[in-house]
Amino acid sequence: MTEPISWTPIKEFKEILFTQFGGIAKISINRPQVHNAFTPLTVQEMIEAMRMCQDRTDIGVIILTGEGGRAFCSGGDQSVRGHGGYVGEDTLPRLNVLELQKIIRSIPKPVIAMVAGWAIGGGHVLHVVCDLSIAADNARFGQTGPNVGSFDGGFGASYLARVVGQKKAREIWFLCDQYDAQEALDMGLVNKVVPLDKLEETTVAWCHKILQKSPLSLRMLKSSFNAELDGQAGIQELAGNATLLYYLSDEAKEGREAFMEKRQPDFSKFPKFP
Ligand code: S0N
Repeated sequence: MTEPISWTPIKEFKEILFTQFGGIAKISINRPQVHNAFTPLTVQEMIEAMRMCQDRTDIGVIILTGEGGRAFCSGGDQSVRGHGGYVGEDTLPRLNVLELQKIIRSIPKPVIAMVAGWAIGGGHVLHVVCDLSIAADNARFGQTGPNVGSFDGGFGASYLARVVGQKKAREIWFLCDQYDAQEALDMGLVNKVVPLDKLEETTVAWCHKILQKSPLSLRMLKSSFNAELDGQAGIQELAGNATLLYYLSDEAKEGREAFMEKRQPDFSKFPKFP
């Protein structure tokens, strides 16, 4: 028998819900009245939650979603879009969602977009940058930038093109059409489509499968997938993981111990692999 899904709060925020069920963390935008459009504060809170997930050794996988069942996220909140970015309480215009995108890509744990309803504009880009996307049958996808005086030429364009191909990505941005869940599945934009009432159950089941896998193996795979696309930043991420693994070895420990003991290191006992 499977354990009933029960989410425990990790930390209270104003514009997101941040909860946990075993090794699964769920970050959910809680602004359903505007189809989960994000403000600078929403994004700041998501960044903080992601950072907490990164540091928590009991969390192995993260679900990104939106409350209400009618929208994953409708992008930047146009009512707080000012001159040069989205404006929060500090009155500074920001595009801090770009920082969130980078964290989703680089956090060394799988991030799954759980998409019900609209995934539009900057909200669409958020699901694109997640490692996996599971869609409810009511999900609708699209970009709106050229309609509303905006564009995302970063991951929103280049990574989207890697996911669905150049022609399709240009169609998505140039026409600003909306695509249903089956069309999204057909173009490789999402991994699976399920009935809305099975969305969370299916996503949690995928999370449980992932949690049974080797965390270091998943970490290396995620950074390997990124490295091919992300240039020097991608190589840095992959190489950082190689360093982490090397630090775990007796060979690396000999270097540190010799320094601390003020002696010459003896690396002769370590094999020179073919
Ligand atoms: C999602 C849509 C298609 C749903 O239509 P529907 O079902 O008819 O609902 P509505 O009645 O339109 O919406 C219900 C209520 O929600 C409000 N609302 C919806 N989306 C937003 C939003 N994004 N901002 C503010 N409010 C929103 C509606 O106004 C309505 O409120 P009430 O009930 O009071 O009338 C439809 O809602 C839609 O098309 N929404 C807008 C989608 C959109 O254009 N999003 C912004 C796109 N741009 C970005 O996201 C940019 C992100 C970004 O930060 C960025 C990143 C990188 C580089 C550049 C940028 C950049 O901004 O420039």
